[in-house]
Amino acid sequence: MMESIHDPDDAIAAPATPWGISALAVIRTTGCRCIEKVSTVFKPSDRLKKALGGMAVYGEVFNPADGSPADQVIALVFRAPASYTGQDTVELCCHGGIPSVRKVLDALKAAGFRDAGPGEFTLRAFLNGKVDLTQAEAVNELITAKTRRAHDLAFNRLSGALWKKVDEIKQSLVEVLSALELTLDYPEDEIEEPEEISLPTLSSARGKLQSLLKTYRTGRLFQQGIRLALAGRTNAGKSSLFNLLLREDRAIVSEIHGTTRDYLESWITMNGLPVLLLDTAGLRASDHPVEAEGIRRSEEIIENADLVLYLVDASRGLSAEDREYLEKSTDRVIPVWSKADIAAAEPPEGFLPVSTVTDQGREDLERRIYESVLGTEPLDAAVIDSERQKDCLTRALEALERFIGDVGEGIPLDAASADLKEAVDALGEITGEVTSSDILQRMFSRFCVGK
Ligand SMILES: Nc1nc2c(ncn2[C@@H]2O[C@H](COP(=O)(O)OP(=O)(O)O)[C@@H](O)[C@H]2O)c(=O)[nH]1
Ligand SMILES: [Mg+2]
Repeated sequence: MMESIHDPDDAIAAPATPWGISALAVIRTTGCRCIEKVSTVFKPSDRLKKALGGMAVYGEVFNPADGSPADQVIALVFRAPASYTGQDTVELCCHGGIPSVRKVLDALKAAGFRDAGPGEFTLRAFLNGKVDLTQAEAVNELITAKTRRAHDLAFNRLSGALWKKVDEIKQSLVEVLSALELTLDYPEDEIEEPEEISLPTLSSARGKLQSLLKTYRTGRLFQQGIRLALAGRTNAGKSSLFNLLLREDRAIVSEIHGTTRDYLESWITMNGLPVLLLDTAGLRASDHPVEAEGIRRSEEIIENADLVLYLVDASRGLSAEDREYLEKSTDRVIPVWSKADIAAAEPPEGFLPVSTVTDQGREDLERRIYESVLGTEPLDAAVIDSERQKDCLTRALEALERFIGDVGEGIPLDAASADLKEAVDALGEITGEVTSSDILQRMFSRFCVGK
């Protein structure tokens, strides 16, 4: 259990920067009487105790057991509610390096702080109404974003883009629900038929939910990236293309067949999409045990890739194996006419001519990769990318569809209204108005300590 996390007043402390050698490290503290507690291990104590919110105080943290100095620090003071967590907070900027951080943390423990759990600072921000759940999730996505584009999307969520969209849909359903409840309470009153007042609103809400749900795939792709494997026979030019896309010479390029016996992988960015590029051993029957193992692994990688570039050496043309592979292949495969600069023939239909020598076709290839994953439509500003958000939206949509169906079939409204209520609650769960402790537990346990 996260008992500790459920005590939202405890004074907690944790490093907010990674353990290691750095110029500075930040140790975050927050909680009940936080500023006073830090002052007991800080010199000059009074200056810190009296500091206004937003002030920086230079001083020394010491160990209260023997008075020995822990480190020189700058203490940034935030007073409730104007802080990240909504509680009194002190951020201690000490020297980087593990001993400094350890000594300051030891001093803080002696002053009554306990170690913060994963995501506990952000959990408090949520509990104190500083952020909703979509924004809390965005904090984590922001710091784990692999590309600038993924960062932009997370930043939009942090700024409340998703929260606003969901809330707007929810409000429209709440209006229908309250009109409905009124009808149920006072059936004889002069109230318009609920069907008349509600159906356009309901179908518009349904449309908005559907399009928001569609953004899940995009959000996921930008957050997690895709696996792109280079496949083809030995000597097709895979390692050369790997280096070209990577823009550095990492893979060994050689005219000797079977040079790449294991596989290489590296993250690259294509229009902001994180792509894990995988260079594999060439596909050919081999008696050499190491190469055979390499080929077996290649097949596994190709099988598990989201997208495959299948290279055919244009100076040699299509072989029987190439044809066999391409016949079986799906829309997961982009056929590449490699070594286009020394091509013996025009590219067959669907093949993209590329040369790693002249750079011909590189941009087209990158565009084709991006579009085959994300299509050509411009991206929405508000995308969802957490499974939790997707589940809530799905539940809301299903309940709303049941309700619309019931209304159409003339099912008594008091029975049907439970579905509408469920849709409203599921939307409330996205932003965190309705939450259970196990949802919070699951969500915040994925955060790093200090966030
Ligand atoms: N002319 C030409 N040669 C290429 C091109 N790409 C690769 N090669 C050559 O083809 C040979 C095999 O390349 P490599 O990348 O090792 O192929 P792999 O076995 O599929 O990884 C090397 O001698 C490369 O220099 C290209 O676009 N044009
Ligand atoms: Mg190779």
